[in-house]
Amino acid sequence: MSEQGTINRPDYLQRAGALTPIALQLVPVEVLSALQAAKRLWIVPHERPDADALGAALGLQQILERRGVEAVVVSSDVPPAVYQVIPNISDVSLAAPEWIPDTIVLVDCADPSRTGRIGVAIESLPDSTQRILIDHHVSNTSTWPLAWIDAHAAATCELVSLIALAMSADFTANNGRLATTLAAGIIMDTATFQHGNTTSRTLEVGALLLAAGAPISEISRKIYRSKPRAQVELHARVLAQIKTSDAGRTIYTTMSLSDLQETGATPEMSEGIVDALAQVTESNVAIFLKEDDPNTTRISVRTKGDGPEATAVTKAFGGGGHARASGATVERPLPDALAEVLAHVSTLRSRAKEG
Ligand SMILES: [Mn+2]
Repeated sequence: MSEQGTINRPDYLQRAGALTPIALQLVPVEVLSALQAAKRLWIVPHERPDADALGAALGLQQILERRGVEAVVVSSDVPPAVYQVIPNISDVSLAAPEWIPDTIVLVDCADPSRTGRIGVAIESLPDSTQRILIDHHVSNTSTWPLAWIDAHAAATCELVSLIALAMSADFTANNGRLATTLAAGIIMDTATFQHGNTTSRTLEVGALLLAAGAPISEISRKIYRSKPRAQVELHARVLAQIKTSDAGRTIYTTMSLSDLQETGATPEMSEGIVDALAQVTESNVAIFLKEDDPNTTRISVRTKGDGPEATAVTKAFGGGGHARASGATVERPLPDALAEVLAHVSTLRSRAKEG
């Protein structure tokens, strides 16, 4: 990174001292014991990982490796270039190792089906492999017994920060590498402490990470306020096509594969379009539909005010997420998916009126 944060050691030590007893109370003892007993681990984020999934996985890897444990982060998809702000992102492996882990940890997701092609290797692990989940998604319905699912956490990185405290990790080592790794996920999932998921605990963890050397402003600028020109051109093109339904209460737009081709943008450059739609004051449901291939459409939903819950919109299509931000993959061509999603939102609205 071109810039680095400043470590304020007295401030860090004081904050770590205050938060550690809270962390020891919050981290489930069986999850903590299993992590402490692990010797060879796979740590797996969800497919198409974002900064929270990557930060949580790489942060956990750092905590464990400093204990002399072998831990590898395995991702089904290449981390997007925008997340280069995470210090050790090149440590992510794109293939499952040859060796069998004694412990596998899924971060920021509910079950192996959300991990992409690595899921096959996970499903074929022996029963003797300990299975641990760390997640903050309200829609998490996992049956894995060793799970820490806290839907009040703004980010999985908030939970991994508490695990790090409970395991007495040094957040300041290597110029605050662990602090920077974990801060990336919290900044990602809170849009830099702006979303309603930001709690006083999120800010306390954020203050600890800042004191430990995480360059909060720099990370935020790289994730949220830096774009290649092709991305700005893609956003301009897609946002020029916004439409509304339900008398303006639902706002939506679509992105076809040709929009990508004609702007030279990559699929992950559509990040942020749904948030731009969600800014429109006259609407309480924002929907962004992306053509993945001619028969597959991805939908991203944001809701606010008296609009329906985002998970209520996506659940009908097999998706999940958070109350106000959710997504799904619909195995339908884009025009069909659009018609079905809009009809479903209208139905939810009329049901809410009747109820
Ligand atoms: Mn997350």
